[in-house]
This record gives sequence, C-alpha cells and structure tokens, in this order.
Amino acid sequence: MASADTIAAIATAPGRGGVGVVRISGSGVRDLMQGVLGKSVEPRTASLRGFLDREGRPMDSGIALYFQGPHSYTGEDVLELQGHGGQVVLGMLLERCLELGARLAEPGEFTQRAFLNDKIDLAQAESVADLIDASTRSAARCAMRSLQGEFSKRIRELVDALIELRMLVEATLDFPEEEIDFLEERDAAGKLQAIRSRLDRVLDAACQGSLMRSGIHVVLAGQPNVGKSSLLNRLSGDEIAIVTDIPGTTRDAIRQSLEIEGIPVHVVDTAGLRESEDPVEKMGMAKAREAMEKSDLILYLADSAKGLDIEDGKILQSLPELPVVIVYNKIDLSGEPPGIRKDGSVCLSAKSGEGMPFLGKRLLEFFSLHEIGENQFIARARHVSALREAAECLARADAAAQPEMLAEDLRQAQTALSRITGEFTPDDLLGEIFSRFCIGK
Ligand SMILES: Nc1nc2c(ncn2[C@@H]2O[C@H](COP(=O)(O)OP(=O)(O)O)[C@@H](O)[C@H]2O)c(=O)[nH]1
Ligand SMILES: [Mg+2]
Repeated sequence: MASADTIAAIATAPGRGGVGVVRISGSGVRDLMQGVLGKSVEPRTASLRGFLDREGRPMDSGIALYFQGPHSYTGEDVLELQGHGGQVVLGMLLERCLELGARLAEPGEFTQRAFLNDKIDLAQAESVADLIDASTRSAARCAMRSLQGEFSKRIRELVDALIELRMLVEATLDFPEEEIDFLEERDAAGKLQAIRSRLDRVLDAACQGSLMRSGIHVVLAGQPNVGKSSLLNRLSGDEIAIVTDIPGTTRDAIRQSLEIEGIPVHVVDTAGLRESEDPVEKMGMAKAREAMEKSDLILYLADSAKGLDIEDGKILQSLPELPVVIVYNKIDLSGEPPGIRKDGSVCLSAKSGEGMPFLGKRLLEFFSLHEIGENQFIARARHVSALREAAECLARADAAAQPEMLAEDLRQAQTALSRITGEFTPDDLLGEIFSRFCIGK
C-alpha cells in the first residue's frame, strides 16, 4: 500500500480540551513532516516541536510522533501531532496538512487502511468502533477482547477445522469406489459433529456479544397509575419521569438508557393505556404503541394487589406481537413476597426497590444471557447471521447423502465464516462498516 494517498484528520473529539490530536497517514507523511515541523523527527520518539505555518511561523507547539510504516496503526507512515485542544488551532493545523498535500480522511479510513494492510482483521476493526461507542463498562471490556482477537481466534479455529475436514472429503472425490470407507475410517462424521458443537458455542457467545453492543429495547406498558414511571426512575436511579397519583400523567414516551447486570438496556416509559377522550393523552398512547413496535420486549405492569383485570386482558390482546413479561408492582402494599413466579412474572415494588434484582435476573434469563464471563467478546448482528448461516450449512452437511454435496456444504460454511474476519467481504459492505466510524479513527 506504499502508493496510498495521504489522509489527515483531527482525531480528538470536537470541543475544548487539554490536548488535540491531528493524525496523518500515507506515502506523503515524510514530506509533510518537513513542511509542518521544519525537519524530520525520529521514529517512535516524542519530540516537542513548533507546528509551522507556510511562512515558518509556529501556529502551535506540541508533541510530534512519527511511526514509520509498516510499524504503525495503519501500516503506512503515520504522523501524530498533539497540540492544544482548541477548535481554531486544530483547524489551522489540519488546513496546513491539506496545504502540504494531504486530503481529509473519510470516517474510519485509518482503521480501514489498517484492515487493508493486514494489521487487523475485519472483526477487530469493527471492535475499534464498538470500543469507542461502548455504553457500559462490560461492553467496553468485551470490545477490547474482540480487538485483541479473542473472537477472530475462535472463528479462525473453526475455519481451520473446516479446512481439514474439507481436505479429507475432497480427497475421497477422486476415489469414488472407496469413498465411504475412507470417510468412515477417518471419522469424518465425528469431526463434523465436533465442529458443529464448537460453532454452536461461538454462536451463543456471539448472540450475547451482539446484545452487549446494541443493548436490549424494553417498553414499559400498562394501565395508568400502575407505576411505570416509578419503575423507570427506580431502574435509572434518577427522577427522570414525573410520578403522581393522577392517572394520565405521562404523555410523551420517555427514553432512558441504563445498565442491568452489565447489559445496556434502553427503556421507554409510556403513557398508560386506557379509554380516553383527551387528545393529548390519545397521542401519548399512539406513541406508546409505536415504541412497542420497535422493542424486543414489553414489560407489562399491573398492581400486585389487583392482579390482571378484564381491562388488562383487553389491552394485552391488543398489544403488538411481541414477548411480554408481566410485572406485578406495589408489593409493599399487597404484602406479596418479591420474586419470580412460576409463570415467569416478576413481583416487585418500584417504590421501595424490593424485588428489583429479580427483574434483572428475569431479563437475563429471558434473553438467554449468562453472566458475562472472562472470555466474552463483542459481536454484531452481521456476525451472528454469518454464524447462523454457517450452522445451517453444517446441518445440511450432516444430512448430505453424497460426498460431493458434503464438500459443497462445507465450502459454503467456510465462506460464511470468512465473511466475519473479512477474507470474503464485498466492497460495499466494507464501505458501509467503515462509514459508521468517527472521523480520525
Ligand atoms: N406503594 C407504592 N406506590 C407506588 C409504587 N409504584 C408507584 N407507586 C405510586 O403509584 C402512583 C402512580 O405511579 P406512576 O409511576 O406515576 O404510575 P404510571 O402512571 O404507571 O407511570 C404514584 O403515586 C406512585 O408513587 C410502589 O411500588 N408502591
Ligand atoms: Mg407514568
């Protein structure tokens, strides 16, 4: 990639800060360094320098760091200028770099180059963005594990095992008379089973990793006054929604992102559902239904003293086709013990906080989540679907009547897995992935 053009961007977030970084990568870095610093700096050594304008006057001073390719983030020559973190001064520095032949970097372009130059694979590149975007500490830790290659390693192990099995199967295709004996002797079926169960474990972890990244979307619904807003406040540990004993208090859908057992959870509190002539309340209820359509789960609240009444029955019937978990609230009044009932409903008090851990437990159980283990990595929906596709190919392979079909199914499984790490990934998908990065990364 020695001929790659030179890109530059402000790598630090917009706004005021102690330090601001301009990053430059590409074949023109050495010349650019001469222009902006007056002379070259030693690779991998922090040098305090003036950053010079066209007339040679310092615009700023700071630390210059030069990484000579291929020993850099992108694999190309990279220069990092750490100046003062002001928008104007950084803007001037960036402009100077453009004047010296660089062009503005696209979002994620530095990381894209790191991928194209084989410094990291695609799943690792994605985890860079996921680390930056992590909304919980657990998600950040999982993203870091993916960046270190934890996820990629497990994919590679699967691919290696598949290649070995494919070689075995394809070798038999040349000797059709002996093929069945040959495959049996070498326990091809046993090898396939081993790969399938290993794939299932990775798929399971990837599902959880994907939820760690995107979070789960939950809507609080129920009749007015059952304590939906109180539950939102309790979950977030803040007075986000107005709570009164007047039915119909909440009208707008109130959104809050929080963390339950390390999983990001996006909760929407909604207007209570009932017959009403009030036009504002009606709009609120329409918003409630709209929010439900987009959620993974409805937490349907009811008063634990009353249980579900006829009205609740009608509302539950009318809800969109989504999983529902019933939450019986106000157990401080009814005296019902906190916990999870046999039917999966949860008994708690939003007011006193009693029983709240059971709600977290129920959510984990509902989404088949485990406690986040030491090896948990971050993943994306596209990884999960590639793994599912590979699992389907292997299920077909298991049922294949002839070695030719078996060989083809194994090949397809390998292709699906390789899309995760980026060996067989179409360009438009790459463009789509990197365009979601921030500029300067
Ligand atoms: N005793 C008790 N009161 C509650 C509890 N949760 C909510 N409330 C009260 O019920 C009333 C309605 O609560 P609110 O959260 O506004 O209900 P919403 O209409 O469903 O949002 C308020 O007076 C709350 O203080 C609870 O767990 N126990
Ligand atoms: Mg409310």
